[in-house]
Amino acid sequence: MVPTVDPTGTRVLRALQRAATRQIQRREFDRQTGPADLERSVREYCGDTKIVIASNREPYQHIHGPNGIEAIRSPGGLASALDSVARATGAVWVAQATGDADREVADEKGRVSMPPGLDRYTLQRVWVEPESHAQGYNRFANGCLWPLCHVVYVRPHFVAEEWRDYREVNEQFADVIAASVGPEPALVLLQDYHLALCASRLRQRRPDLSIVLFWHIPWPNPEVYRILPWKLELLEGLLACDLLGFHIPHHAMNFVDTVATEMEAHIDREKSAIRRRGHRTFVRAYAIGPDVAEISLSASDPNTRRAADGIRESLGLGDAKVILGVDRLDYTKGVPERLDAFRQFFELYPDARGQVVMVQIGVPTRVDLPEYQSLMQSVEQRVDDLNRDFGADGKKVVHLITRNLDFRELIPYYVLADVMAVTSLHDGMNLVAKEYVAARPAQDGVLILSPFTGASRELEHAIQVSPYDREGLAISFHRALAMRSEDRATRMRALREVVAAQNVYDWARKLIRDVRRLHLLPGTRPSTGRR
Ligand code: ADQ
Repeated sequence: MVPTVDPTGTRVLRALQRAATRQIQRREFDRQTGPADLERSVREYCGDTKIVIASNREPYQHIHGPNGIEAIRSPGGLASALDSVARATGAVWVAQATGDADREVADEKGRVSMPPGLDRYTLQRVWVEPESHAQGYNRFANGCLWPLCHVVYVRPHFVAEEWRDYREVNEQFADVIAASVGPEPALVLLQDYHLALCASRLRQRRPDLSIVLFWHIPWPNPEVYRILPWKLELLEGLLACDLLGFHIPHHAMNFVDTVATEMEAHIDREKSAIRRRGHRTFVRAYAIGPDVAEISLSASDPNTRRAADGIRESLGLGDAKVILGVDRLDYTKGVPERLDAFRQFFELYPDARGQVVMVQIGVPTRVDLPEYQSLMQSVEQRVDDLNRDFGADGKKVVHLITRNLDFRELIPYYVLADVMAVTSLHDGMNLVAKEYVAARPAQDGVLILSPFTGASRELEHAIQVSPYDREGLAISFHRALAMRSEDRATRMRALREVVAAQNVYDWARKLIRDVRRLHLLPGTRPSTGRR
């Protein structure tokens, strides 16, 4: 007898599954630090000390869209992570204005309330002037410091004029930060390699400030760093901070070794501190993560499931298994390497044709730099070649999506993916890997992860494979797709435990807790004296 479909039974089964997922989530989230915990901690650690965050990229841009002025959330790990922190702390966030409608929505001082409609913190926009300085500054950061620190065999550009622009723009940032701080004591949280000279410039104006800088990308070993023509000034800039943060201890150790190699300084390895010219800088590791609870809840929302089904239908994926890539199109992310391995996968496992597709979300980025233009072309070429060679009946084997997605739009893709491929050649942390894990509350799905990401130190239960090993990566696609469901669940459970234990609020809380514990808050640190 042919079994009949029992709609009531199916509904009950689905409801039971959803209830089980919610229960798992509740257990996971019992241990989670949330925005309210962070707010409490910040109040406890800092009292009413003013907090200023500064980063190159603004969390939201305002642009002229078809329906008037729109607020667009910036892609990129830094923006995603710090937006949550700024909300939790009601901070002032200083950042470079880049949207064509940014001026229209800001007040006469360049301030605007954020996030749009919620008014939880203040964005203080910086208009870098003249425009040529902004270009040189960006090129120095992205064309020199980025490849230098990532060590991915892309030669950094050393252009003296760009270095001068970088210095000048760091001065401008320091001016705006100092103005935002006003006469009060304050804790300044600088973000990333765009602002490496800011602390020393700020210190000249306000020796009493507490200054922390978090370096979101790797720090190279001393042998690599020493080729930078302005290596000493950059180090001096960073050593004006009270606390320097990196994602993993390895990068922090590289920094300490670099200082030891390049200059006279007293290194206290036990305390992980560097004293130079009477000023002490602590160097510590703080692993960042996404807002796991938010992603996990959104992933189990029936609307997200429906959106994932909609994507499957609109791309014409049928029953095919999906391997997903989500990256800014950056040469450090290993996208060509991933596509080449996908080609080899079809060569090794020809039966997979028609059964497996890759969805690659790749937002173009830094398109003014030649390396990024040629990367875009080479990715498009590879995708076309794969579709020509392995697609059938007008069906693609790789879907390349280059439009910028809102973070909420991204989650259905995580839900859709049977396998997530993170193949960075080098990465400070890599939030995408952790977001995928967060978006799998049903404890299914397999993460393939490059061992050259900071995340790989924590996510030991991912399938770890070098992106330089094309065949190894091709085989790992097969292994991930063929993995038994119990093994998938065991691994995903273990991954979720790790990811749930260290979210963005923990990251910020630990950083600020150390500011307090190490006596770095304004008023508790002597302005110029030896410590
Ligand atoms: P990124 O190099 O930008 O960050 P990553 O950590 O993976 O790399 O963060 C990317 C973020 O952008 C994720 O939150 C992801 O969801 C989002 N994103 C990526 N592609 C997107 C798309 N097409 N549409 C919308 N959103 C997209 C840098 C360092 C990392 C470090 C972070 C945080 O290079 O190593 O983990 O900062 O410190």
